[in-house]
Amino acid sequence: MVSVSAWRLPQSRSDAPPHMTKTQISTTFEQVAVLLELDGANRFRVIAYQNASRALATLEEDLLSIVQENRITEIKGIGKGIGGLISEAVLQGSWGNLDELYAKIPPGLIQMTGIPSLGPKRVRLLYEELKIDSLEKLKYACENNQIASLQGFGPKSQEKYLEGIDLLNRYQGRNRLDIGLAYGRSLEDKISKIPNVVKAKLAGSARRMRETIGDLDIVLGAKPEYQDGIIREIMNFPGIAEVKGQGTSKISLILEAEMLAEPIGSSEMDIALSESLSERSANATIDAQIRIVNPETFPFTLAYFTGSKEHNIRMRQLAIDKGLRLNEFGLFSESEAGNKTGMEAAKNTLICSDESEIYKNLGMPWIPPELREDMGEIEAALEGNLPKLIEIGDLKGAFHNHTTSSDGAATLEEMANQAINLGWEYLGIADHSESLNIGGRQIGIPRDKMINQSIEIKKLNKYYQNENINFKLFHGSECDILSDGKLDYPLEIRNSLSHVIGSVHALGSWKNRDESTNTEFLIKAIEDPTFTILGHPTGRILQGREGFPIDMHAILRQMAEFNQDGILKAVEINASPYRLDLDWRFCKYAKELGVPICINPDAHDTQGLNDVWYGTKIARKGWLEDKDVLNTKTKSEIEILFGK
Ligand code: DGT
Ligand code: CA
Ligand code: ZN
Repeated sequence: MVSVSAWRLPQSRSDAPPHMTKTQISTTFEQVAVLLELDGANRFRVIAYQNASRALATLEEDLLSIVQENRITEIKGIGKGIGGLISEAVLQGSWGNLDELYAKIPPGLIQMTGIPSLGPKRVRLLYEELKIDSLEKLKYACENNQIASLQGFGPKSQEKYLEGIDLLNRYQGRNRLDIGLAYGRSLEDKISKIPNVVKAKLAGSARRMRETIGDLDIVLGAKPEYQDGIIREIMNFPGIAEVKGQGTSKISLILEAEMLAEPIGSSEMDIALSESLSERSANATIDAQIRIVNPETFPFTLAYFTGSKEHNIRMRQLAIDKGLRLNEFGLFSESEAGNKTGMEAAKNTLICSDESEIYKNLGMPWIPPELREDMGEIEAALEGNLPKLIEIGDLKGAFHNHTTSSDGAATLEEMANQAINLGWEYLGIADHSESLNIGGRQIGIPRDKMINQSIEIKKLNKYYQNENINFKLFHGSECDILSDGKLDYPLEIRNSLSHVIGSVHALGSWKNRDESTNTEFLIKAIEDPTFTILGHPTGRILQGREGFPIDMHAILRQMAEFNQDGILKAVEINASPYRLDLDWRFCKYAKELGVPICINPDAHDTQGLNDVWYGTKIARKGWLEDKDVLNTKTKSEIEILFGK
């Protein structure tokens, strides 16, 4: 998704070539393509910049050497004109006359391209026909039915644009968790490696694992005499697009993709996550605030900037009740501090060597950051009832995964092998069911082809048995819940499966209905005897589209009744960072009702299985323990539950 702030050409921050990096030039060309389209330029020019952007993004060789050796036009997709621009950017840090193009296009038009389903061509049309050059004007035009009559637009477009504007306003300047964490962990890692940094830690919403991240907060502890030098080192990091502010105790930066060049950590999971991320975050930038404090102050500053604000307010109140003052500088006697403020007031703070000692001083054990939302965690901690949160290593498999038989990119065997590599005992296959069409193309497996997948799975399972490999494939389906609440496929097929994940995909009719009708139809689907797991319960795409209206509490209560009668009805946390649906805010309720939760990667290739990492973080945020999650059970326990 295109960033919503106005675009600027990158400025060089070094005094010798290379002045610009591959990523900077690639991102710039992607923007140029959009700007040219908004300007109504020749289609071939647009395509030329798109191609050059892609060529640079996948270029492995060092760009400076290529430019210096005059080989730039030898790269496929880069012609003479654009090649000259690249050389200029690398060697001189300037951009030809691209600045004219950047200045010419109204920023409002760029913002409008951030609306899903509204590309640059259509934005240009709206500008030419109706003089719409801002989100506000677009909103007005949609609400007053001015767009429906334009050639190629209709009432549907107006609805979609209104929804898009709403989303843009709400997510303005935010990033998905996976992107925020990648930047945050990378910056944390780089800062930690600077000599004389005692500690550096990511705080804020990223440490609390919120599903979207506004800005990054990093707390850095170092002795005063080293602080200036450390700040200078940070300023020289690659991947800083802009310095927004620089003081003695705080730096504000904008980070760009170059920051993510190397994977963090050496575990297989770290490397896999960083690989899938480079595709997802190529375009994103994120703001970061770094706060520099003395090592003794570090735990207090870390706790404060981890938040949430609501959690902090409760903590501060607990301190007040004990005659203490708690803030980012320390925990100290109110009467002693009196009118003093800041570090001056905190001079005689209680010494806390880490966060857990702050909590201990207020009468409770350390609270994991994911829980710090003032949603009962303080009460639970005071009573000694904090949950023992689930860990990624507790998972023994996952049930919602696709193969090449529907829209996956990996074969059944490739998916199974990857699951075995992860140390799992089982993998549930759940390809799409036959009704699923996208753009008129059938995506799902036709009913008469299901038998082939069944035979293949049985064959592989036989092989694992013969070879004494503790692994099993479960044959399920991601079965469409049709608009009337019926499940796709004839009953015999569903009956033959080990598990049926019921998912809504035809969102149109669900989005146009009210909450109670939707809830009624979804309950009808859940009541079907073959239904086992509710897939991505609201259909939301974070920063892309709203889910359909549904009474999730009522759905969970209905599922609870079945479980009380010994009939398994589980709900998934779709672990794809694009979805994270079931929302974490409902997890605790599901757990209290005894509805099992399934952390499902919804993997469409082998790497996709790693998304359970995000799902597990969200499960932790929702208070879930090992025992609340279906896919922590062993293979034999699952065989009994599924009856297959
Ligand atoms: P974000 O950046 O919107 O995703 O969310 P956060 O939680 O990272 O919020 P941010 O960046 O505004 O501030 C970081 C933390 O600093 C926040 O979680 C709690 C703390 N904080 C900020 N403002 C206040 C405040 O006015 N009162 C208190 N008690 N804490 C605050
Ligand atoms: Ca923040
Ligand atoms: Zn699905």
